[in-house]
Amino acid sequence: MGVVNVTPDSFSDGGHHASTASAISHARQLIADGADILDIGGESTRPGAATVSTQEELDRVLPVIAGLGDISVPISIDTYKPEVMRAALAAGACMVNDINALQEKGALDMVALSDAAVCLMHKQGTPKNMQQQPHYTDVIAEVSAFLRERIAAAEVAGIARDRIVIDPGFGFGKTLAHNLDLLRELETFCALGMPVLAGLSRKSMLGAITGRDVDERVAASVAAALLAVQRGAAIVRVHDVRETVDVLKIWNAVNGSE
Ligand code: 7PM
Repeated sequence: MGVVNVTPDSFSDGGHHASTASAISHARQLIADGADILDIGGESTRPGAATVSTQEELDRVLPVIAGLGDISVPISIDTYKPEVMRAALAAGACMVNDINALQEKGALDMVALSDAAVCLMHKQGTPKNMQQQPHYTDVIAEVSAFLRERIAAAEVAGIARDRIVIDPGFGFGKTLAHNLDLLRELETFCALGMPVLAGLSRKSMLGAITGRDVDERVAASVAAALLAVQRGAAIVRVHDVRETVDVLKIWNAVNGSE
């Protein structure tokens, strides 16, 4: 899964022509690089980031989805807002990536009414405060219990199990030690019976280990993606698609698959 962020530069006139065009060309590059899914998002979920209005998020992502009408890889919409889900699915997205695990009012029903796939992610706290003091007695058990509860809620709302992907939410209210525990024990989440998505790409946990800034974490990101796939991840959400695909091709070759 390749990440496509649609965030206007600060010099824009309020229109979105430049950011739309650059997101579309970035998306096309990720497909050429070997992405199997594109994750398109219009609101940064970075720790401490400001939220954007529903209208602004729609204005950012809809033209990008529309501009990718000719592609054959599935589009995931990265949002927690039901209205953005509805509009993005109507425009051609077929998956919802929700860092809020459909806890927003109306989100469960919105996905249930569609035939979209959904990624349910765990986080502790909100993007604004989540890295202040992450605390768990048993991070694996607690993340796992949360995901089981959200799977059950999704099923009650009418979302079949085969539409659900789960994600422990690396970096979302977790210390480095929590993140490492989650990666080490990723198979516990696979045992819940759904495909597991892992998002480790360029995250600060990799910076904490390597001492490198965010634009210098490609090797660390690719290593982390490989470790996640070795532990059963079905989807890795990455910025550096080309490098990740190369590494996974080697892993697949050694494993005797295609
Ligand atoms: C700063 C920190 C900027 C973190 C951006 C991020 C995930 C996700 C994100 C994830 C799923 C990023 C993250 N991370 N969705 N969205 N899983 N499902 O690296 O781990 O883009 S935001």
